[in-house]
Amino acid sequence: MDLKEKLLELQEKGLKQIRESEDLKQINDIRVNLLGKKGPITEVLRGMKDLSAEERPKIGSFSNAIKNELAEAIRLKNEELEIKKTAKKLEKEKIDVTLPGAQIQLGQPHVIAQVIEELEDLFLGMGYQVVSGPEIEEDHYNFEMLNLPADHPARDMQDTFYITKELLMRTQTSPVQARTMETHDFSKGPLKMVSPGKVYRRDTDDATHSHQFHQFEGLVIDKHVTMADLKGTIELIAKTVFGEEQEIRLRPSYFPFTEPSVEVDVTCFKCHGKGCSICKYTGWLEVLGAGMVHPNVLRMAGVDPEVYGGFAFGLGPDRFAMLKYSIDDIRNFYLNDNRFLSQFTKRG
Ligand code: FA5
Repeated sequence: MDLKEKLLELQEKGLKQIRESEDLKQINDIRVNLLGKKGPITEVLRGMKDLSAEERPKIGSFSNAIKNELAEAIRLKNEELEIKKTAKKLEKEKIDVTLPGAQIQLGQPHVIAQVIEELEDLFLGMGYQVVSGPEIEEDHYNFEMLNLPADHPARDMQDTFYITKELLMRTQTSPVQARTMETHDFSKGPLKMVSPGKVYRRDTDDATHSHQFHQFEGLVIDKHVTMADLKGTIELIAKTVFGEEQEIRLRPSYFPFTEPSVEVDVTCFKCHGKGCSICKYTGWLEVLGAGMVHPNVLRMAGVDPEVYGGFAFGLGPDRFAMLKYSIDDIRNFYLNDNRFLSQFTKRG
């Protein structure tokens, strides 16, 4: 067999192999075997030295043409296999755009935060400022400045988590009153503030008590503030949050920082006033404490009680939320059970 025949045979075999190759690895191996330096074509060309000077260039260009033909066939096959591979991959990753998408769970403010926001909106609309105070509070502001000196028996009304002798977890939001009064510039106008936040007490947890709960403090100091202003404000709060039908009652009470003092009850959501275990068979639920700011409190904050006076209140947003949504156990707010919390979706 002469060189030309050998080359033709290699061409035929090579093209067959290329045609029959099924994946990219196989075609690459063929390329290396056929066209590489140690491949059969190079091997055949070694015999060129025995050819005549006339024949040598003919066989040389013939072999080049075959090499080029094989290289081109490999290139085309490679391209074809690449396309097939991509098509296969796309087939696997096919997306059905008509399928419903995965549901994304949207977050929302906690139900207590919603009640607080509603109250903030009400008071911002009446020109109050919203202020906040520290949850780790000084005894000085939590008690002393509120007319509760050391050893005052009324300190027992709020069982306290002490951190040191001077530092405690605030038991109420009333210390924010004292802090704000101290710094307010009365020459610029009256003081009207509200302050929401967390408070802590060594209360035993039950259906209506939590050791950590929320309060929403309010304070107005001006020259001619009366008890009627306080009552009107409380009625407005109750109507805004609970609606016109809800009844409220003011009961005389005692707080060291207000005189006179009242406690405000609303009709029990569970029994509607008949008496049940939630309201301890009174028909009423206590939701806030309030009163006219005690002259001692004004004096300690540097405000002249002969000129200025005012009212203050501290309400429990947890109790408000219980009443508003008929929830019979305060502990639900703190268990972080999403089945419970997701019911209170804020709309609009
Ligand atoms: C006070 O804390 C006073 N600082 C309120 C006040 C402010 C009076 C300004 C006068 C002037 P009292 O301890 O009653 O008051 O608490 C106020 C409200 O917090 C209660 O009416 C109730 O709604 C809520 N509250 C009290 N203890 C708890 C508790 N353990 N769990 C949930 N809510 C509570």
